[in-house]
Amino acid sequence: MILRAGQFEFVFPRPALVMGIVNVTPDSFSDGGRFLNPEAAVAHALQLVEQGAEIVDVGGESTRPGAVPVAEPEELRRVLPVIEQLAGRIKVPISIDTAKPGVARAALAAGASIVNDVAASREDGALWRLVAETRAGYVCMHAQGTPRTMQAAPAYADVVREVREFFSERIWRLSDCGVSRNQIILDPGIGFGKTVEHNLQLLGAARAFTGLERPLLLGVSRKSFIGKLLGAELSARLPGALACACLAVAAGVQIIRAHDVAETVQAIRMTEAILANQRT
Ligand code: 7PJ
Repeated sequence: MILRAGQFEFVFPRPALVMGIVNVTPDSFSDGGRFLNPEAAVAHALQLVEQGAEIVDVGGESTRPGAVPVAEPEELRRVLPVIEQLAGRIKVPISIDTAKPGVARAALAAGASIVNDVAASREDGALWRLVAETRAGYVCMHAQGTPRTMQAAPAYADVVREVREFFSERIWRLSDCGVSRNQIILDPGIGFGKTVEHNLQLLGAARAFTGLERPLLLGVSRKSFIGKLLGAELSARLPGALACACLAVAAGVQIIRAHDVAETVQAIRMTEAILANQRT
């Protein structure tokens, strides 16, 4: 299995990749406001790469539940300087975490190689054609509803089946727009229109998505379902997130999106070392 993202290529099986999170927002739930000036965000991204991040995910709009949408010019003003400065300085792909085609377009032009589409549930032929033309990588993330409303009343007959059907349908639609399978990463969108139980069902069924023969990405870092399940404050959810990451890697997930890159890399390398010695 191959992943192509602009000039980057990853061949699987290979050690899982950690995608380091760089939030350039005043209101992200865990680190809003810390990296709002471009220099601080760039320095943080360089540090994440140093710690072993093999993708850097830059976002300028918080998608936490209830977050108020950001206007496109403001989102661009936040992310573009960071991407421009990073592009020449790091050897790993930059992804743009956005729901706006216009932001994705400008970010790709500024040096990003992956569109992390946290709104892949909506119909967007224009964005998909852009991904086709630019040969960028594309994270197809499942979400039910929009950040503003998604946690109001998430409902599924069978969340695992519905997410898997969403993935296969999107792979077809993307290919109709000229996006090659090799560009696509699939992500069940933990916390995006899901209850704690839905998240656990998706985590427990990660293997169900490996049949689609595309790299799987999982974002659990600091998320509220860990707090709800275990009563852990925002700053104390790393152990819960690492448990999710290790089991996910054991189940065949290839990309883990994380704030705490050094710790996540260590947990994953340990897991892989054990898996390599597993007796059946
Ligand atoms: C995710 C994301 C995720 C992908 C966010 C947070 C909330 N992108 N962007 N997957 N979550 N692909 O940082 O926890 O789970 S924003």
